[in-house]
Amino acid sequence: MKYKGIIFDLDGVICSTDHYHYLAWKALADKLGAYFDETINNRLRGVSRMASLDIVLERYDGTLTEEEKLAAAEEKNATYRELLKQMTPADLSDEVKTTLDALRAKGLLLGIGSSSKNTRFILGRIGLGDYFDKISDGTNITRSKPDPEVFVKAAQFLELAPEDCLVVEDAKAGVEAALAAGMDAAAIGDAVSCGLATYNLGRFSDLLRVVE
Ligand code: B16
Ligand code: MG
Repeated sequence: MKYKGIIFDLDGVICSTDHYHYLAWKALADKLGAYFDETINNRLRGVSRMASLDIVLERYDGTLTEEEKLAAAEEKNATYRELLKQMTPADLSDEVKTTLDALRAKGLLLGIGSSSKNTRFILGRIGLGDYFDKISDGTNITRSKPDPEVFVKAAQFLELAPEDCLVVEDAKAGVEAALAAGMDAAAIGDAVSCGLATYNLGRFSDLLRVVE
């Protein structure tokens, strides 16, 4: 086996919360009178909450103090978490679950490396609350992707050397973070077009081929 562990990005890889992020940022932007659309929302993929707010505020005419920014991010997150309650185990695809089970059956350790501070809440909603061996997320990092911190921590939690880990990512910043951590990266979805990843996946189950 080429790897001992696989570290998965959450949003855009294991499940999709894009639309809920969109609705929550849109509600905040509407309240501020700032223009916001799906194209801007796509730029928020893999980006931390405060960095996302800065992107949303590019179309805001006024200025917010640091305190007001924190309150705005908090408000968006409250809306987002309320929306996340709509998620159920039906939001986890059969392909993802079957592939994860097959990877585990091969003896691979499975971890999460996500920028989100809502990782554990989301995993619980989709029925994977106790599934992963270790979770590194927005609650244990100080620097966001493309900084490698989230993946370096994930490998430490799994007690694996970086070269024994493969990262699966849907964002260019995430692929860059994985490579900077000294790990191989498998790109899926949007991240394929950046051309930086070790492998490009057409679909999630292609992972089974890559780890052989
Ligand atoms: P939160 P990932 C990322 O998750 C999302 O892609 C990104 O859109 C979001 O802003 C970020 O988490 C922070 O999320 O506000 O829940 O802490 O792709 O790294 O799993
Ligand atoms: Mg992602």
